Amino acid sequence: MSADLVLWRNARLVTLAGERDWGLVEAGALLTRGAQIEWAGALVDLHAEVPAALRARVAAEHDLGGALVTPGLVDCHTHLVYGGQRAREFELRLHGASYEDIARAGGGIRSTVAATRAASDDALFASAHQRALTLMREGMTTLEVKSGYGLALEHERRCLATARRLGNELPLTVRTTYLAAHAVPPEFDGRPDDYVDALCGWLPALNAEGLVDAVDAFCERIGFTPGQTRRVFEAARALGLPVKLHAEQLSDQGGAELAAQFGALSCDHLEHLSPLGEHAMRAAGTVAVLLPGAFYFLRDTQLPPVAALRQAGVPMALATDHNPGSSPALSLLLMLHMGCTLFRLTPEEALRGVTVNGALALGLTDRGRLVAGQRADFVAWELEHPNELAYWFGRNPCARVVFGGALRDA
Ligand code: DI6
Ligand code: FE
Repeated sequence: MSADLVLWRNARLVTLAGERDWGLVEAGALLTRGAQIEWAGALVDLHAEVPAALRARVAAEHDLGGALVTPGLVDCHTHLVYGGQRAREFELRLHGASYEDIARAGGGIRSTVAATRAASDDALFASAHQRALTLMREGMTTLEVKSGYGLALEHERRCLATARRLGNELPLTVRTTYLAAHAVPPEFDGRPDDYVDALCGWLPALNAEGLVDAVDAFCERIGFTPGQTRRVFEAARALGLPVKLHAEQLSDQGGAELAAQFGALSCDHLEHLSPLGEHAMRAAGTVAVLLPGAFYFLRDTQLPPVAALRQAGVPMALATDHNPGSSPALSLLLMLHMGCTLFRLTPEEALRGVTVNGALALGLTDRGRLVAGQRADFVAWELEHPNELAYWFGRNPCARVVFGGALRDA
């Protein structure tokens, strides 16, 4: 029998095994086979719980030095691939302009579209690669990347292919989301319905090229109407692709109800979510993705209805929403902190938000907990207690990251 198992011992496991509590296991260990967790538990139970034949296959052992070990972090909502940056717009907002004013004046998303189209493939990749590395240094192992700054077939393809390339060249999992319904590009000025027809028409080809894992839209006064969003979702459904939605960020458009009708994986932002939307999400099993970075950066004052979501049992995830306009955030740990300080999540909810629930928002059930059968993605932290993950800000206590059963550098 081949020696193909690895034992990771001297770990204080934060398993998140149940529906509540941290699932702490002191003096814990993980047994991994390839990219998968074979067994997780207290080292003293290894003999009793793992058959001798399996134990004999341990080829290597690592001492994790008594570190706190959590599942690898999932950033389930980012717009990581784009050209340029928008610090000037930040400055204009500090001089009194609003985010919506700037968008209406042709700045905002459109200015990033111009910079993205102008960037070479290599430049687009290099900037996204740098940003991904920054997120990885804090223990991120799964990353969602949306398109939406190309807004033409060729450029949406380039953005999605760049995201795929990140997943191929870096030790992390990348999930791609088609967000051509992010803004109306200049070629379709004043003709949003024609643009929706066009972007629905591009989807089959991009999907056939293996570039699309999910479909998203920006349903908003400055984005697309519920009727237009529905057409995007119908195009996704025709191809069997799951949907997500930027819903009720700046106003209540009834987007969450619409998304729930399509069995959406997640509705994201939700500051203006109504009780109707919340009930629809609950019934559909849709994850609420909360984005404190955008709330903070846009100095929003309308809080997402966290207490109601908690009460209803809607799973809550947290993500960076990394993008150049409303959330130039490159720290998922800072989002845990802000999820607690701004949105009043508990530290445990915040950690679940970037592990098991973040994974769920991507339709992934194979990661997010440290239990047998899950992917061997985990992080060793120089911390005493998991509540510290949300407590510190501006500190990176990440000591080691294991991705798919292998130690990685970042
Ligand atoms: N909502 C957002 O917060 C980002 N996109 C979206 O649909 C903002 C994108 C940008 O300003 O570039
Ligand atoms: Fe977003």
